[in-house]
Amino acid sequence: MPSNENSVSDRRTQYRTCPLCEATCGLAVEVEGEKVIRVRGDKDDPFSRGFICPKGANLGELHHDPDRLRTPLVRRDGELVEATWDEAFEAIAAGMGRVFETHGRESLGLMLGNPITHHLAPAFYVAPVVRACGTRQIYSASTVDQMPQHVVSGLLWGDPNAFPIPDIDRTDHLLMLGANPMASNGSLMTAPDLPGRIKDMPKRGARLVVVDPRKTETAERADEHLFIRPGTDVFWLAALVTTLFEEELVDIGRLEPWVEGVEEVRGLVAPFTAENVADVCGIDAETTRRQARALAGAAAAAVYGRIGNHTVEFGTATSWMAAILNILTGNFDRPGGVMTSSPVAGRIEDGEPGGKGYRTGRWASRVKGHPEVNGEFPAASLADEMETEGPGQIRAALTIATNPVRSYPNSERLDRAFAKLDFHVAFDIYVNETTRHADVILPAPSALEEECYELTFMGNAIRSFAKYDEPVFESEGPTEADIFARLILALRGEGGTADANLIHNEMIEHAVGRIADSDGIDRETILKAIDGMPPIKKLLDLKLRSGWRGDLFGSRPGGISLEKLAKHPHGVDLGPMVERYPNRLKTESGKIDLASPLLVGDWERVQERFAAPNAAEQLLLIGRRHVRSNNSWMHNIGPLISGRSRCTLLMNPEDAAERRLDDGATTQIKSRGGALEVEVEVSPSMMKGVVSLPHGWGHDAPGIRMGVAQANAGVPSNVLTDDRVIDTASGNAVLNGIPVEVAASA
Ligand SMILES: Nc1nc2c(c(=O)[nH]1)N[C@H]1C(S)=C(S)[C@@H](COP(=O)(O)OP(=O)(O)OC[C@H]3O[C@@H](n4cnc5c(=O)[nH]c(N)nc54)[C@H](O)[C@@H]3O)O[C@H]1N2
Ligand SMILES: Nc1nc2c(c(=O)[nH]1)N[C@H]1C(S)=C(S)[C@@H](COP(=O)(O)OP(=O)(O)OC[C@H]3O[C@@H](n4cnc5c(=O)[nH]c(N)nc54)[C@H](O)[C@@H]3O)O[C@H]1N2
Ligand code: SF4
Ligand SMILES: [Mo]
Repeated sequence: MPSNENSVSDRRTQYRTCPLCEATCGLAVEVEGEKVIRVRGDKDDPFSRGFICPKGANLGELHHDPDRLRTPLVRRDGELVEATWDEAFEAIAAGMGRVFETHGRESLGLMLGNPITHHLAPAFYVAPVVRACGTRQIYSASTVDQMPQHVVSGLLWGDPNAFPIPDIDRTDHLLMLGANPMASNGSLMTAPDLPGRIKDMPKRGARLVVVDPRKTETAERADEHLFIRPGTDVFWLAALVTTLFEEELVDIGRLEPWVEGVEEVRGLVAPFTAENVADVCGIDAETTRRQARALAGAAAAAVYGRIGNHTVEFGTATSWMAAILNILTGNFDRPGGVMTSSPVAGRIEDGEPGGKGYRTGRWASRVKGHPEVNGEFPAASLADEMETEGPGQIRAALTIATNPVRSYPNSERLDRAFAKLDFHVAFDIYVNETTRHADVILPAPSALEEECYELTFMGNAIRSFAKYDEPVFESEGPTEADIFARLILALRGEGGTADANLIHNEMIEHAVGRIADSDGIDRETILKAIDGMPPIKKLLDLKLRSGWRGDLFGSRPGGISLEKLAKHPHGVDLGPMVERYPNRLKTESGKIDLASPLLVGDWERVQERFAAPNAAEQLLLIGRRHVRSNNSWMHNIGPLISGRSRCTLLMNPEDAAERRLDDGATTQIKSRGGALEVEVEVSPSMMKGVVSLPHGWGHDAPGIRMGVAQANAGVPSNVLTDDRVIDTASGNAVLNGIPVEVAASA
């Protein structure tokens, strides 16, 4: 058993990265035998500096949760019962085989969830799962989350995965919209200890402005907080752009020769003046102009929008406006502005700007004709594809680490659709609202039984940081890589008992071949360098050693390898984000295309809504996060869930008084999609006319096996969200700014 610090007893401390959110905090896990005794922040981790939140501190509770699945479950006579791994994979091979034979592979829907981004094995094995499914019915958390940013990054600078990350440690001015890192610990900005980093801002004279319909925990710490009507950020950001033009504050700086479309943008946003948007957004013109000047005047400034900017009716247009602001103020790819990450396991281009460009809509969805985006269809269209009869109707599902019945809009409809499937395989850790419908559940190993390297989130990190952790415990069952490999074989029709090594070897061969081709290193040298490692370590080492800081299998002495990294259990910090543009541009033109036709076309929707906005009296629903909760699934951990219910409807005191609702009263909330009974929490933190309910609750459905969560069920907010409205350019769901009615007290 690997360990970093041993003592006389079998007590040991092992260093681990927390797999629960994007912050990637270093943890010190104290273990005695097979038991986690305590989890602390690792103060020697140079990136997270000892920071930990209550979720990370309860990783041991999660590991030891008796409801966490350890054995596969297979449905027999209507009941999910324990089975061996062989039986489970044979059931999958047979069940999927039957569906493919009768209805074709297009009748399989694949749904990928948030936790896969936090694990190492899926980073490698999800792509071959997708290929093995052979279906275009692919859905993921991206279209209930950040898809608008992929589209904007793809169209403007040619790489959908090059997110503009606010350089929070070096910025002089951060304009933050629709994000609450004091609760979420940051998103599309991997920066552990955001509370500490935010606290450090005033020490160097940096300002934080938060724009949010709720005075959040982050807004409390800001220099300035502006309430905004939900869903109207696009108008307000357009007004900031207009103000830059009107007051001659545009200064693109270094990248000016590579920026196209400025005049077209000027024309499009011209009607959105600070004065014209004031009533709709709820922000007066003078404040708006002052914010535009502050952005332009700061030595380095960043505009950063997240969930409250992405999961709205105009998510793409909103992200577009934020990108335009960063570019027009010279803050794109500038230290202290927004930059793109340079992960240690990635590459850095040294050629001329330009590439293949980015396209969406290479194919369209069956029922509503939605364009594919990043190879996916909108989560909000999943129920249509499951319920609408005809060739290509989804009749089987593979859900991997996802709970669509709680996470996707119009969740009651999805719940009914999942109940009617012919066959459903889930790869999960609980029997929950979604997996209770499954025919086979494969239990994922505990995170503490797996190797860890944050491949996904290092791609969004504010520093080039590398850290590898060995498993804390030996796995009780097969490794996650083996489970994926056997799943791939079963999906390909190679049966339930085929050897996982077939897939591992295929993947390693493929990776070795690519490196040999691109770097001119002979295959034998590469294979020898990784000899003797388990497959997952081979795949990771190949990435590390062929990355921009790698040792290139010996030809770049001093470079990184997995072996070297393993000697640094607290991780290795290789510095802040670096300038990557214009070389990193992958658009066809080799330029930043500010006025991409798709975005210009989508702007018509924005203009139409501006002409007919929601009435001021219309109550709008938004969501929120809490530091002790994690999307739809950490509610079975007793110490996290204790105390007053956090699944309450926050309401401004005036709105509550108008409805004669007292704090703690139960009321009915109703939308076009559905209705719920919910407890009111009167709070001056809410903007008038806006109510807030967290998502991911509602754990009292029959058949769930999560005792603690069932006793603290809460209500499922996605009963209220509407799958008929989407951000059309990205296919993203609309989860914020939902028109609702809240009943008055009887
Ligand atoms: N109304 C509203 N809805 C929202 C949001 C919102 O703000 N408001 N936020 C959206 C966002 S940003 C996201 S990312 C989605 C998330 O939605 P999902 O992708 O559904 O992710 P989670 O809700 O985190 O559910 C995770 C699932 O994975 C399982 N799981 C946990 N750990 C593991 C593991 O290690 N391995 C495996 N195989 N399974 C595991 C859990 O039991 C659970 O079933 O929700 C979205 N839905
Ligand atoms: N503790 C905890 N941490 C998490 C998660 C969790 O569930 N719990 N989930 C993780 C995931 S999957 C993600 S994607 C990230 C998300 O990370 P964040 O984006 O920081 O998510 P939230 O905390 O939901 O913050 C969204 C904010 O948007 C505001 N808002 C809503 N509508 C609007 C609007 O129209 N305009 C503006 N300006 N603001 C609006 C809300 O009031 C809320 O404060 O968090 C991650 N971290
Ligand atoms: S903030 Fe909390 S949940 Fe997120 S990585 Fe750090 S300890 Fe884990
Ligand atoms: Mo998310």
